[in-house]
Amino acid sequence: MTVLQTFHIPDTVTGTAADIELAQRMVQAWRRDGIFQVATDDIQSRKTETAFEASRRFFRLPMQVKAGCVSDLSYTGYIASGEEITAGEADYSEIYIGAHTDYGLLVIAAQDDVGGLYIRPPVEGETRKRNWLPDESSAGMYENEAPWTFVKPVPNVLTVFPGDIMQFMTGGRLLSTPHKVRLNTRERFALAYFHEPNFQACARPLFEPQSRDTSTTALTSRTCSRAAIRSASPPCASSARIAGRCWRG
Ligand SMILES: O=C(O)CCC(=O)C(=O)O
Ligand SMILES: [Fe+2]
Repeated sequence: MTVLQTFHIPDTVTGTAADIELAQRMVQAWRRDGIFQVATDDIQSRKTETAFEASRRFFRLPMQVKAGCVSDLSYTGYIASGEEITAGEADYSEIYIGAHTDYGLLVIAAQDDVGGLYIRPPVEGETRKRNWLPDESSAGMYENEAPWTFVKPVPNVLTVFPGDIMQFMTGGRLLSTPHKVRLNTRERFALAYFHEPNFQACARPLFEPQSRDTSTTALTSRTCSRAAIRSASPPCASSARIAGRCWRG
């Protein structure tokens, strides 16, 4: 079983040599494992537990109450089982979640002790879809082909992996991590924070597209127009959505 690397994040990051070295080790961990863990201190762990308790309380509410919890402004809110389209098909999030990548920059998540999350690490020579292109969906990608890493539930950590915007901006040097959730016999709760740029932000590749991903420059306008579609939302420092999920086995 893959033992994921765990990082301890300093209180402040100012670009010191130690900060840069930490960042390089994180990049290496993503390039090898597709995911890493960040240790949380006592206060942070208590906050995570409080969020899980709030999530459990929320999911126990009647369907009509939950259905009212949506925001037209941020495109966030409750999605009843079977209503969300993830990976090109209805996402029965209370049953299982098929292989997919997330479209933002970073995914920071916590899961309870039930487990069920699998991620696909980078595989030498393997072609990965660019999910932002209309004809390259990562839906169901390598769903039933090894390798998939079981993300063992570990107390007092958050898991972190790149999303599609990171793959786009790094020209594929950091891949958006495919992940899926398998059915379990117990109810499972997970909290996911999707860190995404401002809806008005225009994501551009960090590197010249000479070699690895020659289509990145051309994709910039596509990415911008996708952002423009959402420009009804007000500017904010960082748009983010938080999802709480559970399924009943
Ligand atoms: O339940 C999980 O751990 C992952 C959820 C997920 O992949 C998503 O909401 O996009
Ligand atoms: Fe996801």
